[in-house]
Amino acid sequence: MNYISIENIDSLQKWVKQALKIKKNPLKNKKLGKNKTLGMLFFNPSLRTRLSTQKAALNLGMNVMVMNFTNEGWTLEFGDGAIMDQGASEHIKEAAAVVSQYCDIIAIRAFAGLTDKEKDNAETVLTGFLKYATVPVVNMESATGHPLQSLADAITMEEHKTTHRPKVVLTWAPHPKALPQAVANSFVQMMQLQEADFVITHPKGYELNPEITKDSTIEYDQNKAFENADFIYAKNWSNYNDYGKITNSDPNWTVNAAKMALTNNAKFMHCLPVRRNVIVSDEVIDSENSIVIEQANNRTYSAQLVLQKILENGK
Ligand code: AN0
Ligand code: CP
Repeated sequence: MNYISIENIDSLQKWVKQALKIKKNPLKNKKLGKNKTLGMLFFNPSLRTRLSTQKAALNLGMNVMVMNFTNEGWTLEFGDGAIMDQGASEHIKEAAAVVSQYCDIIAIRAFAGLTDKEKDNAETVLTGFLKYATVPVVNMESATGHPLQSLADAITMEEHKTTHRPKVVLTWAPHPKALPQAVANSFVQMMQLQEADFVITHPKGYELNPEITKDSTIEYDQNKAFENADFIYAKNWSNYNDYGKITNSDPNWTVNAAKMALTNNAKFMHCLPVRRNVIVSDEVIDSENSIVIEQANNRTYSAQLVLQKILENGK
């Protein structure tokens, strides 16, 4: 079993219930991962994913090895039949097969490069590992998705919802650096599996991949979208059509107290890391309605559920 995207979840409701059970007694399966090794490979920085996934593995009694490819690994080649006379020192064929000799599960973080849309959509790094690794693979944020984050978000919403069918708003917010669409994509896919009134709001032109948003509601008026919302999930992403570009940095899209006042006393959510007073004002993220730290806490249980399922199911 691999955990590559939200599409790998057979029943979100079941998974959320199971994760909440793990949260109540996280050391119950301390023996399950004995003498098993998780290898975590990072092609980009991380705080939460790195520590929460490691914590999850330790809760299951696993050993963990972490490797940062940015500074410490060989530059990898992914092209089939490539003549390797340029910068890359090692082909994914050997690299993935070799890591599989030392690890029982491989987890990978490899962000979108945001320059080549086709290459990002092809998930070159993740797909390369999937093809040439001989052990299960877990996505710790790839070019197009961050399914461990969205599973943690689903757990957090389950803990905080007060109605069966909450109104959930995914709002774009400005950011000075071009960011991937991955978090938003997986959040949308996860919401499509939920009983909810789900609305995406962003400036015109910032549409996500329509193959992901499908028939989800898009409302270009952020204030209108916020009306009566129970959850506000803020996230920046760079333009998908004008690929990887920042075509809007309007500070009017920052989530502030005046906007939150339009909601039904909504909880504020963000995957973190967040730029204060750019994505969200201090008053909102520091308010009682902010559940961003609980989201980060639930990253442990989302990762632990996935690792547990892989350990139980094998390949
Ligand atoms: C990354 C992103 O937007 O995909 C990671 C979020 C979990 N964020 C930044 O690079 C700031
Ligand atoms: N939310 C999240 O994935 O955070 P990191 O990038 O710090 O891992």
